[in-house]
Amino acid sequence: MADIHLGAVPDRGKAWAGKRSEEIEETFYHLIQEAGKQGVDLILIAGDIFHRPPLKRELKELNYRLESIQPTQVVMMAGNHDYMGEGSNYRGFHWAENVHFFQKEQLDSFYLESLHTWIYGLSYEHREIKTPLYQRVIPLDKPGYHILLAHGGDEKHIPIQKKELISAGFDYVALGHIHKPEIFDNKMAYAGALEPIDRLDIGEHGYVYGEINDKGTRIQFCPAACREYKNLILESDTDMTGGEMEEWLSQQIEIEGKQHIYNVLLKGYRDADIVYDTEKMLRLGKIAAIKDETLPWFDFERLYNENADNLIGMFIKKVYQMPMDEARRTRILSYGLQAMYHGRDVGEG
Ligand SMILES: [Mn+2]
Repeated sequence: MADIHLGAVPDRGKAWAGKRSEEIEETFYHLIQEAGKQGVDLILIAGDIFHRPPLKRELKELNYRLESIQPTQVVMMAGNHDYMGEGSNYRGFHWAENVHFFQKEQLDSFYLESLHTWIYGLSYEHREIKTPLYQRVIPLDKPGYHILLAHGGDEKHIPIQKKELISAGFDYVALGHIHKPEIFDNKMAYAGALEPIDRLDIGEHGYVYGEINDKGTRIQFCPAACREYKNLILESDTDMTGGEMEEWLSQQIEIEGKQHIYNVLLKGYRDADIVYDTEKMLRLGKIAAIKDETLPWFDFERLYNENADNLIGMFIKKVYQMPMDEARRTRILSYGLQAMYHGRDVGEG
């Protein structure tokens, strides 16, 4: 697993923020407990265990939970969020016997004898690392299984050449940092954030479960998060009223699932006399953000005929004389007329 972000408060200020924060912790500790019960050999946590550098008591709590699932082994690292700065509580922390934590920003390895497995990795000592520290990293020429635990993959957080890393010779590469889960060639995976941390962490979240044996590596993504962020796009039409739009949004949230959290986008054309009350719509479900991009629809021909001798008429005529496709013309006319009629009923002329 990766990117647990313990201590994060998603959607701060929203009614459900506190609950989300608790869920992040609950899902993680529940999963740890389950892994212990089911006798999982090894848990890998690929960085950003905490949303920010951890307090001592947070480490003690984590250590206690991990210790309680012995003999399951745990290997983990600090990522860019919980990076191990100079005064970090990670430094010198005394972990339980079954917990292995990378101590330096330099490649290191643990050999877990009971599992006949080598785990390679490092910890972030800085918020950003622009050096491609995983470049040309290869497993030792020793018997056993070889796993790389890594965090990063963007420009400021250890850039990674994915193809190169897949073929570097590891039996598995466990990646963290990118919150969207993704499996590469059945040998490498971003487990993704265990719970979505941000309203842009769209879609399913969970962890990767795998088995490595003489026949090779088999991995699969397992959903585990309490809820999802979803994008909801509602396309308005020109005879829709505000109340109708609100009803439609409620229905869509009902269909998609009320437990989920939504980013809502209103698009299309609306009756020029209608205004969508987005503040009110926020109360129709767990809505993290709502954006109204609808444009008022005008009867351009009628407006032109009624305003042929004034600025509005001139504007419409000018836009019609310019070469462009119809969708673009409609958009420009709508924006322009909306600005000109700002605050007035179109019918008032
Ligand atoms: Mn990260």
